[in-house]
Amino acid sequence: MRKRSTVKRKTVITAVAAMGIAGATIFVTTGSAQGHGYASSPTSRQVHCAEGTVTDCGAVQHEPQSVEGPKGFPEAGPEDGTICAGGNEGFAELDDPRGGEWPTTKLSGGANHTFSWTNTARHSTTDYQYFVTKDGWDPSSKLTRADLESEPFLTVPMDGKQPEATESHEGKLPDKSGRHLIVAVWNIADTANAFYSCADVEF
Ligand SMILES: [Cu+2]
Repeated sequence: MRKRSTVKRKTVITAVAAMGIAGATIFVTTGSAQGHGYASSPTSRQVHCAEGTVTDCGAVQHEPQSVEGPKGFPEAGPEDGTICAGGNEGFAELDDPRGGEWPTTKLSGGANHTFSWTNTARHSTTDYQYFVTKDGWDPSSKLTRADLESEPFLTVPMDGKQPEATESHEGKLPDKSGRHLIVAVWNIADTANAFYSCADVEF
């Protein structure tokens, strides 16, 4: 696995968005996959896979927008150890801690951040929620609920509205330092599902 620069580049984000749109077109033709969005900032594991900055990702590299699982996290939702894959066995690579070596995005704890999602289908939305790991989390272990602070550090209510194709919202990052994982959840209003994205960060 190569490390990549964590400097955000608009060209890269645009390229990923274009790939997402191309992917959606293929799904319309084949009628196979559902699912339709992923966190693009901070950079999620499925974006690293789709960009090829991380290899050996399996199927998710071709459909980063498909990490869809049951909603209701953390009371319900994907089981412990399968959270980053939204409970999908086919995306188990996203839960593999890779010895703690996933590339990280550098962020300032407590600072404002523009959180972004690339949505290839604009589902009616309940809210977006962001969880962060507790201090002392072990990045070389599979993520469980017990690893996360019990309350999301940011909730963006949408009241059933459709998000933009590139959905952004301002929020305050948790006041933390060191290596952490952010779990971003997109809760769909009119289905039983949500989309899950894990982002490795360094505050
Ligand atoms: Cu969808």
